[in-house]
Amino acid sequence: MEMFLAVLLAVVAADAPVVSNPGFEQVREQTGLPKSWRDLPQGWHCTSLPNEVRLVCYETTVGEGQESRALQITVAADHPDTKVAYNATQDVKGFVAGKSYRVSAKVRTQGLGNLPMICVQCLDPSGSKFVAFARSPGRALNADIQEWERIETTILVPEGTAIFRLRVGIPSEGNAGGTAMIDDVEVVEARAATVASSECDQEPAHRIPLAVIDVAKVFKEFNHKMQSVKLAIADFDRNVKAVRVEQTDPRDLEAEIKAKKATFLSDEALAYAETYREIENVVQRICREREIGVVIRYTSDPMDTKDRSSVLQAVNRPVVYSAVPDLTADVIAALNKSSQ
Ligand SMILES: [Ca+2]
Repeated sequence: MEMFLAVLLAVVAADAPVVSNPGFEQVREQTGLPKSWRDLPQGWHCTSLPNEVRLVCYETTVGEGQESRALQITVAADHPDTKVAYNATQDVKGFVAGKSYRVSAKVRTQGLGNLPMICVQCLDPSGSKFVAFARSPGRALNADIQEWERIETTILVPEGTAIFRLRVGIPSEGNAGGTAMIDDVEVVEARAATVASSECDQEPAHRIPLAVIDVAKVFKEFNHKMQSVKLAIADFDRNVKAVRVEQTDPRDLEAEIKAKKATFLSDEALAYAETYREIENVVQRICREREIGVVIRYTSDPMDTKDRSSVLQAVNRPVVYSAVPDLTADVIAALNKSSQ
């Protein structure tokens, strides 16, 4: 089964158009661009109004709590009513006319009124006539999208298509002062994906297709690694207080505190990563034993209507209702057992 899937996926990959720099990790050298446009992504062209470049800012940054760079598009707060589409654009090679492709990107938003969109324009050899167009569905936003959400659309590339132009970004309308964060742009052949899933259906299905887990709760309960970092910090704080009383020159002490803080931060990150890996291993084992197909992260924390961030988190929850097994308690128990 695994071998068959590998072969099939290889075929899909060979057939699929290749997006250059899909995760915005490579940045290009900038020359003559506005200062506010930092770290523009390689392989992408970013659109703006001629002589009005100050109305939009493009940059690729690693957001807080994120692991990789994402493209950020920020519309000026005083943007006029003029309708402009602010996009990162790329002509993608390797498509085959007559085939269908699903294009998608991950998005998060801050202060936007309208959902970012991804679209494909198929152009004839003259480069000026559209032969097909597809765009991901729009949606008005009344809260920020804090967890990555995938936007997508599917296009059938007509015969006579010479250019497959991908655009991902935001309209200016309703989005003044807001920022779209975009990452992991993907183009896959839609037919091949369907073949893969229908072939999979012939394999024995997972007995339990879906389960959930409250990852934050597992971290809270199973935190001995984090605790040891916290204890080390408390210990250091106590020592610093004692040293402060004795020491006459505070500069040496400040430098030592700074260096120690950096060490604690990286120790903390490592502790998080190691704990997460242990959680992953246990989840994997439980899923194999019980034949569970997919585990989705959810939160069991109740919404606190007096706390804005709690409400925002609650309304952005990907799981609204669940009657599938919750693995949280089992995973915590398994982790505690394995750590004894
Ligand atoms: Ca990325």
